[in-house]
Amino acid sequence: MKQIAKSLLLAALVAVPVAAVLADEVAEVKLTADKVQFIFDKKEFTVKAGQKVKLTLVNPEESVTKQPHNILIVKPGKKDAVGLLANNGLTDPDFLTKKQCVPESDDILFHSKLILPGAEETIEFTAPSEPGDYPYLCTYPGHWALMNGVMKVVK
Ligand SMILES: [Cu+2]
Repeated sequence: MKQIAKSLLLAALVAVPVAAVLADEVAEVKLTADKVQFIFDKKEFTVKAGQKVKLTLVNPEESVTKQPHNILIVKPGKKDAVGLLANNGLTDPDFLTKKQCVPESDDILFHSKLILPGAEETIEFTAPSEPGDYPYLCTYPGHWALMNGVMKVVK
């Protein structure tokens, strides 16, 4: 009897169309900050428009630079504008602490907090409905010029 139930369950699982499963799938993406240079380990990743995304940023314990990092996803074409705001943040006493190096800008769609070496943070969001190239960057002042990449949103 148990064997029959198991067979039926397996048959039901196999019968679910693969495409339907993929469309509802959560995109789990992990980026790791380099231990030596101010770069992420990936220059790009791809998600579907409107897809739920779980994005984890890992700052390795063995970091040589011992720098905090964060990650911001911004509107297409806005990497430099947000990066420059981050550099200007040094004049703001709250920027490295209360603001977690996140500038005030409508161009920022999603962001993490600052992540210290040995820590990680996962942010969850829904990918934009508009396909395009959405830059991501670390806005600890001075990092963004190299520490960036592109979230490709496709149909
Ligand atoms: Cu950084």
